[in-house]
Amino acid sequence: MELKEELKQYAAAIGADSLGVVSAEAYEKLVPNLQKPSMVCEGMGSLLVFVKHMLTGSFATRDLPLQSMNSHLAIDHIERISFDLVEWLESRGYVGIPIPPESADMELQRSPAGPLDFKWVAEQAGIGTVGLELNFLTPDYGPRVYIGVVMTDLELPPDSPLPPDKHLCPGMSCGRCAVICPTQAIPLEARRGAHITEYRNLNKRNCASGAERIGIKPLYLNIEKLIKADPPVEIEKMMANTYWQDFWQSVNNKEGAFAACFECFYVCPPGAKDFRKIIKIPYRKFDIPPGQIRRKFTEKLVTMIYLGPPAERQSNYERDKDFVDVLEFSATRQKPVPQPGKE
Ligand code: B12
Ligand code: SF4
Ligand code: SF4
Repeated sequence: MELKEELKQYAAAIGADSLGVVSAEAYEKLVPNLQKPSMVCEGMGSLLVFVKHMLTGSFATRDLPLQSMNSHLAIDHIERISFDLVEWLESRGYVGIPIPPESADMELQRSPAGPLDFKWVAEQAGIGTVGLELNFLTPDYGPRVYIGVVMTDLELPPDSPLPPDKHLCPGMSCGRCAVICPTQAIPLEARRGAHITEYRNLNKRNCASGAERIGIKPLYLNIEKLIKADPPVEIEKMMANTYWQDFWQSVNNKEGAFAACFECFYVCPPGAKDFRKIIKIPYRKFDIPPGQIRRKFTEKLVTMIYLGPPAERQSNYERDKDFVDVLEFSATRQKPVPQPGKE
């Protein structure tokens, strides 16, 4: 059996849902910034990229901390599979370097960025395509997968990206992720007739405010807000806030760890092995109630308009909302009590 086929079979046996091969040299030339293979290690032959799906059942709960744990269970698999793949390579005389699946470097560019941007590696390997919301979509589980990458000196024949007509995301004719995104981070408008690859995008700052409630930046922001509050907040009220407990839970057992928004995951139709199960869940059926997306067409543009979910479906589990009560309470405490008969 060819080494590449043997590798793919091994990856499947140890739990990867799919694996593809990208030439390190060819990929290097496509990267427009510093997220290049040579920044991690020069002289590598191939990038092995694979995915692990999230457990479908966890999408049934409305409990976001539990769903976050689901992310970390998948990441644990990514790390374990990376280790096993490297041992497989080592036993055949090659070396492998697992790339950390979640770390972000502040020096590579102005915003946090991984050593490699995994979604583009995965797209090059043809195991799926990058969708409107810049998540990587797979035929079996849509975007509900985590990605792993191992670099190796082994040169394998590379796989090819899927052709444009096999793209998994139809863009504006679907647009479900864009209308439901609570922070309006996903494009709601595009040039008429444009291919999805021309306009897929993400406002990362907006997304981070929804997707990253617990993390180092939100922690700093919350502490700064509390320290600078004028008038000062009451210590007891500040300490009674569930944010601190949630932070501890996330560090201790990964429940509620930083991935905090899965709206674009629930509603994305690709996913032969999971989407039908997800929309059968009674609660999920009403994520986007029927008839709530309208499209406005001009000669040049198509724009999506969302008529909106019922108000009770808006998530509270977002950055910047944790200490609102305490800060508001502190401000009202200092307001003069209105006197009857006086303006
Ligand atoms: C930083 C980061 C974020 C940021 C930015 C997200 C983004 N889409 O880039 C924030 C905090 C917003 C975020 C949120 C989430 N994330 Co995140 N995140 C990462 C991380 C650690 C790095 C991504 C990165 O480097 N982006 C580069 C961005 C910051 O740079 P940019 O200027 O916008 O774009 C430049 C690059 O893309 C560059 N480029 C670099 N290489 C190449 C190569 C080619 C060929 C091309 C064309 C361009 C290119 O070109 C652009 C212009 O210069 C990755 C892990 C990884 N190493 O990939 C996980 C990752 C992207 N996150 C993941 C997940 C699951 C999430 C969340 C769902 C979590 C949540 N719910 O809380 C959300 C989903 C948001 C979304 N719609 O994408 C998964 C995605 C899985 C999937 N199915 O796609 C990843 C891959 C982690 C993993 N190991 O699986 N995340
Ligand atoms: S993770 Fe949430 S905030 Fe980020 S793009 Fe998806 S729906 Fe929007
Ligand atoms: S929800 Fe629709 S538009 Fe958004 S990524 Fe999925 S397929 Fe594309």
